[in-house]
Amino acid sequence: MPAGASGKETTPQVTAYVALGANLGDAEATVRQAMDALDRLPLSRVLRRSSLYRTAPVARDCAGRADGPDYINAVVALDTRLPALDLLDRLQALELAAGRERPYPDAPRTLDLDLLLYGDARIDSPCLSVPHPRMMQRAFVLVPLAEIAPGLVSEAQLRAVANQAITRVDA
Ligand code: PH2
Ligand code: MG
Ligand code: MG
Repeated sequence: MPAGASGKETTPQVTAYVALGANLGDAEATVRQAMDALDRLPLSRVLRRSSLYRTAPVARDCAGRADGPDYINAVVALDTRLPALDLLDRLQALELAAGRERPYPDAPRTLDLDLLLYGDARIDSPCLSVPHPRMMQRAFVLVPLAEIAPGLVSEAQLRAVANQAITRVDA
């Protein structure tokens, strides 16, 4: 039978990595609840959860403005059969449900869920870039990612962000 003829194709299972961040409201509780919500997504299961980390707000570039209280950040590994853009929709729906508003880039937020990696896919569409274009510049992504997937982050990459303040929140 030719490929695609059965009509029963499913998206293959991939391991995606999702970064969580929050710096408004009860950020710790929001991030923990978001991890549980990710585990409840259809066709998906959280495989590994990093510790929670407290981090100072970082601007995306020198013109940026990163304000507000410290963030709580974490990363999870998610086994999923959702196509990448469907997963992105689900992440945005969870952000909205947590009261997320977008008044300006890098504004303080109740919940931010960023798709860092989707298997080994490279995606460059108007609404989604994977791997996440700024992930390698951010200790608040690389430190929790290295905790749950040490093979994905090199010592040199960690050294490059070692000047950014990050502390593990005790469980
Ligand atoms: N997210 C941003 C901008 N700056 N800074 C920290 N520490 N943590 C974040 O999650 C974060 C940020 C935009 O998504
Ligand atoms: Mg973000
Ligand atoms: Mg985001």
